[in-house]
Amino acid sequence: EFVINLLKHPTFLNYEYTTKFIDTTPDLFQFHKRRDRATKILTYVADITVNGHPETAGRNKPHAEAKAPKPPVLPGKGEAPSGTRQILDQFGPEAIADWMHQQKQLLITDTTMRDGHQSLLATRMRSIDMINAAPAYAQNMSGLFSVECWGGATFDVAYRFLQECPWQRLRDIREKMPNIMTQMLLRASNGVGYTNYPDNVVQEFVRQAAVSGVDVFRVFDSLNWVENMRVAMDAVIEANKVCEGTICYTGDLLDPARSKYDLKYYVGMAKELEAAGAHVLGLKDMAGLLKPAAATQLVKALKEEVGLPVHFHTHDTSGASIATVLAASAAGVDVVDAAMDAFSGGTSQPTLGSIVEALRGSDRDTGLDIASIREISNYWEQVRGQYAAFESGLQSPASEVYLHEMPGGQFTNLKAQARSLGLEERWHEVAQAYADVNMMFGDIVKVTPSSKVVGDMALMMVSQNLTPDQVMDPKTDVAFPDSVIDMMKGSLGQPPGGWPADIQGKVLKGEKGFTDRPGKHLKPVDLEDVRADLSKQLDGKTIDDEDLNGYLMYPKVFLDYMGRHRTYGPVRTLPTKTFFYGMEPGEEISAEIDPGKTLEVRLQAVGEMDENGEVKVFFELNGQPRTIRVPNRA
Ligand code: BTN
Ligand code: 3PY
Ligand code: ZN
Repeated sequence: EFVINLLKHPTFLNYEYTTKFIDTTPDLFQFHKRRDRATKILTYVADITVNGHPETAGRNKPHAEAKAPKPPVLPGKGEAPSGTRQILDQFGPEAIADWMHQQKQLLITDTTMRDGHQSLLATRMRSIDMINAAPAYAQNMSGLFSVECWGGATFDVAYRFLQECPWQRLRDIREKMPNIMTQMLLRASNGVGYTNYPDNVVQEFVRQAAVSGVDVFRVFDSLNWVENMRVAMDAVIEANKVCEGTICYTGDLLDPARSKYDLKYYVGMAKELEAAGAHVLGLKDMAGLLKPAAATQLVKALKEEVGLPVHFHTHDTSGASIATVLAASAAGVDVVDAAMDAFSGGTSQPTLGSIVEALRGSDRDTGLDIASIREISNYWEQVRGQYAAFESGLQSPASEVYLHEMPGGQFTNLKAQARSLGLEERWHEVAQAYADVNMMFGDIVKVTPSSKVVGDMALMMVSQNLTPDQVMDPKTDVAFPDSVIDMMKGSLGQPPGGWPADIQGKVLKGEKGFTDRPGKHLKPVDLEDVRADLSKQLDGKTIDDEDLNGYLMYPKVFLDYMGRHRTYGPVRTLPTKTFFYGMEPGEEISAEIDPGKTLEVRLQAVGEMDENGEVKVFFELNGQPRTIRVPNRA
């Protein structure tokens, strides 16, 4: 009962299990006075200093000696060398594809700012830490194919947990790194959410992302259903940006018993994506299941039978990913994803510097400068040190990934979910259940959001001690999680061959699902109506297109963010340590709230709690004394 309720709870459905502090603390929103931004930020710092940040409570702290990350030094002040971005801007996306075909070297995408921290730090990296690295990328890494820095889970986590605007992050990175293509991960009709959106919402989102600064769109569908990718792909093509139509890799190409996903299947899908207008073919191995020998076969077949450059993405959960990358490289893959060393390995991407070294002097030498890579990685190492609270504690690579097939981005999330249900000690049962559910569902692609559905079901089975036989037994009553019911209805689309009749029949209790595109059942949204309505909810605030798109993806998350923004102001400008831990007496920080407008903040002292349960916090702001009172909730 309890578990089902928990699994069905919207909080849980949105990965919001970490903290409920905000929603359960209405007094946080009882500020009516208009206050200037400096006061707002000081209020935030005072509050965190007194009460702590709900997300870091009880978690590991940064090492005592951990210093504020020092941005990498630049060789000179000159303009950054030109890179892929200039090719795209001057000649368009087809020219990017042509250019890729002409390159001999293995091209590299750096994923540190998106998948790297999504997979290692629960997506918690703040914009300021990325923006501080961007100039060094522009100056010293202009030979990269692209920098993946947007989309996937970063969009909602920015609003939800980091109290910052994802669009502003994108614009800032773009401005500081004008010569390398930015890249995002787009879940096709699921946008950057967990469910299908109306077609015009997806189109509007892509249009805005292109305007705000995305150059390469990696578009995938969580069931590999090309039919459900066209709306998003067409919107990217319409925006004249690079459309990377993407195949998700699952199963095991080398295992004859898993013949559902064989060479013919992947080549067939690749041809569909090519026909749909993709400029580049993405090969997304989100769980890190592609083995070296399979990579050799698959890349060779794709290169021979499809005319598109191939971009390979994998995860190092098994520890074997560099072998696969080298096999793919030898087979002629055009680009691979890697994370800067300090954000690589484990559930993240393979190690960028090591790939560069492995290929040095070979015919696929990347040409990237290893000293620059080390310098940037040293910066990332300091950044990572600030986020100790979000480390998963995963000790070592594990071949168990070939059993459960969990995506790198889901693994640590699901583990945390299991922990919150008291199932951490039974993790290996969860892994087995995840594999069982996959087979029960007909052996499907598992990637956001389908992976989440499989995870919900697996947790439910373990917590209720249900075996697959019991679940399938018509005589046993099973309360399926809502996400499972929804998926079996057809709301995420169709897997190859459709849903198995037995499980679908049981989940839907004989009701019928639908088999056409979910977007066909969703009425277009009247954008101007929504804008007007949102403006009304925010006391007449002018709603720009970025805010409108944030609201369309995540109405409640966006409104909660705006409510906190009104109280706390631009907290994105605070150093990460201050954001998560507040300040210590005598400490000084600065926050640039506008270009050229910097707050110099010194914490003088924290007072005793008064009879109203409030604490006075004494600051110096740009040399002037300021006192802020906050409730003591600690
Ligand atoms: C989050 O939702 O966890 C991120 C936003 C932080 C909002 C601030 S933290 C200080 C104050 N106390 C809270 O519990 N929330 C607000
Ligand atoms: C995401 O959709 O966020 C993913 O990382 C899928 O791999
Ligand atoms: Zn990934």
